[in-house]
Amino acid sequence: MEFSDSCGLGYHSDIVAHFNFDPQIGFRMVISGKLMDQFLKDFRHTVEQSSTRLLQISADQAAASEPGHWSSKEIVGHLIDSAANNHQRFVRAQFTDDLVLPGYEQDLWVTSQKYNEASWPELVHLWSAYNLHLSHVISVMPEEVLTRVRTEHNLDKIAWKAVPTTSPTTLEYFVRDYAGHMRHHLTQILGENLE
Ligand code: NI
Repeated sequence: MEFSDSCGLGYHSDIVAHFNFDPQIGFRMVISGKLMDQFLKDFRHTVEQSSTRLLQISADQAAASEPGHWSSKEIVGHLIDSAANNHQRFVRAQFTDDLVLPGYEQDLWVTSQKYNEASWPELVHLWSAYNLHLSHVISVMPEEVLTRVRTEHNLDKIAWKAVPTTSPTTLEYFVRDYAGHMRHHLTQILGENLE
């Protein structure tokens, strides 16, 4: 089964063709602490506001899906998998000079965990708590680690908005890409008026 909205290893070759790689962030790698503070504030706000709105959706509604598409439970499950995998990546990337990080078979992760049979409020709480922890993890990353130039990386394969292997990148780009992916999937459930 194909999910056009899933993202990551092997599923998004279309994005490589028209990625919107931001040279200000991804290539020049210039940031200020203030910009990162605003990013984290917005990130936490999105998680907290979305969590409240997700909990207003009934369990039955959250389990419903169109053929070939994930249900809301499966989308939140996919976002839990994304948080868990990126937690590992964000920590490990601090001890290396490259940004070559493990992928994961995201469709298999969703189907094997049978997210539709899990408790909807528990999924939302886990997703929310995990992301609030990630905001902490990101907030204590040294600026040198966030902005370190990574010439060797596999963000052509594991990033939501792919970076060609010929372009250097940073952990900051990858962190922002993670947040962009999360917002992308939240809008599938909550619509475009995401906070
Ligand atoms: Ni995805």
